[in-house]
Amino acid sequence: MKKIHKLLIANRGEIALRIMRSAKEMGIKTVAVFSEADRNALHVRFADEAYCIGPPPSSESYLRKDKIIEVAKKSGADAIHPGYGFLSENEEFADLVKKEGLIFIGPSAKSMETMGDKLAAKEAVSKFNVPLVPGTKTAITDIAEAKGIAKKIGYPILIKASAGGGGKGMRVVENEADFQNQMERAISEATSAFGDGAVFIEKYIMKPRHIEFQIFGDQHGNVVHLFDRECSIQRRHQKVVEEAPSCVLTPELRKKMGEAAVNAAKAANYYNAGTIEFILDEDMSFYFLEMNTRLQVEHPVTEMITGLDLVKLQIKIAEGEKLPFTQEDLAIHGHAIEVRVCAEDPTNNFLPDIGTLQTYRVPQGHGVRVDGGFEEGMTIPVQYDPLLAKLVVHAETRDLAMDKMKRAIDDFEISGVATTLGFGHFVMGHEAFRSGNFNTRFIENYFKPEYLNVKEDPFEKLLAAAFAVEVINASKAEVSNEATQSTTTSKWRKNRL
Ligand code: MV4
Repeated sequence: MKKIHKLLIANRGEIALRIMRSAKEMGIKTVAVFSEADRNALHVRFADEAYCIGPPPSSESYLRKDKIIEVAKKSGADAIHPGYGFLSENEEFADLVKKEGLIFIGPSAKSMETMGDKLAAKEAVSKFNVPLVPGTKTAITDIAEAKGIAKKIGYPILIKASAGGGGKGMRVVENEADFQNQMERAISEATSAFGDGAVFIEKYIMKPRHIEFQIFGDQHGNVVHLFDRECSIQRRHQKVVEEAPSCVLTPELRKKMGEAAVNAAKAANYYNAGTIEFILDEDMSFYFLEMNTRLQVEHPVTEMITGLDLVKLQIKIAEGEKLPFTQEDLAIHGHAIEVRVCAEDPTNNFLPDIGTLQTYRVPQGHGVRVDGGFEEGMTIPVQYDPLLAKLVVHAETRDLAMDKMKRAIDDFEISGVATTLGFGHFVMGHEAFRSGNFNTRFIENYFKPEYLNVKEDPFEKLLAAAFAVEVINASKAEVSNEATQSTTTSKWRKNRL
């Protein structure tokens, strides 16, 4: 047991603030690091001490292992929390931190290494009774042999890069004629992108749901899961809406998947917070995809349904404490939903938008939580992730949580940049989401940019309103989302009138 007195947070934005809040409550002093672009950032102001570590590009600041460790030593910090992104899944950094006599708030470098390589991860978990997508467990080198395997599995198949992850380095092959060509491209892409050309094949699950389990392990070999999160609503492999628990899992399936998640963590001798990603097929078969060896963006929905503070738990486990509960002690309370508020324009293919927060007023009320990193008047730096804030709601049931989210989005006032708030509102009102009958193709199946598009010219606005009235009058049976959305979402446009 080694008590932490001073914690360096090797991150920025909402997650740096989130970590500092828990540290402060535990009586732990906080040290921020920042780039030249973040001089006036909230995480700098909120920390007990803050040090500039370099120019705006991440490669010259938030990714500089040497500078971060130098600040830790200079400030007398005894531990480093990496947050998510940046150095959070870098096993070299975890190793370096430990070698310098500091505590890394996360798993061992060895666990990260195993889970960071998709093939090593599959190999490890396969011995622990964790279901894998039909496919190969080792890298394919012989194309003829691979074709044979693909034929047995059945097309379409998916080629994945072992060093990839989060959707990078994936290729769908529709038929045998395309196999060789796609395989060669996948290997060459993986080699240039990751410096590792190892690829493997899997059966392509066409309409999967993304369901992940939060797991927690201590340094004494105990592992539990903190239930599931449904994260199927994504674009370009970036989640936008997450919820806990998933509305499709029966208690039996949840128990089975939870056990598989715990086993997967045990396969990597895992400690601290981690996430086991599964895909769930239409026939309710589930398969392990990968493990994320960090605290995730969407961890608050798990906090809301379990009542636990995952950052405090991470810190205690890093100090060497045992998990303070067993699996049987844990239960799901109510339902939580998160909408990521990103400085992105959903009407422009979710491309990042830049600008200054001319208006920024957060919603309040029972069961509403906003984890943010900005305030009114701040300009969003272009160098980093466009996440402005996370809007999280908690209610007794999923229906009530969706209604609360709609209200909270209505109360969130942002102008100066386009955000994903209007998209979140669209999702909360969509029949597929409300019924629970959706998968990772939600956006391509149901979303059209026009649904959020309102012309800012007042005359055109009047026309749109007149049109909407006409639509409502014309059809009592089917007031389409297009019509209702087009008159209600003008407030989420960049320059609101
Ligand atoms: C798959 C798949 C279908 N079949 N594997 C995407 C990110 C990475 N974690 C793995 N991913 C997928 N792997 C097989 N065999 C579909 C996806 C996938 C996906 C998974 C989860 C959430 C969103 C997704 C969007 C597109 C593809």
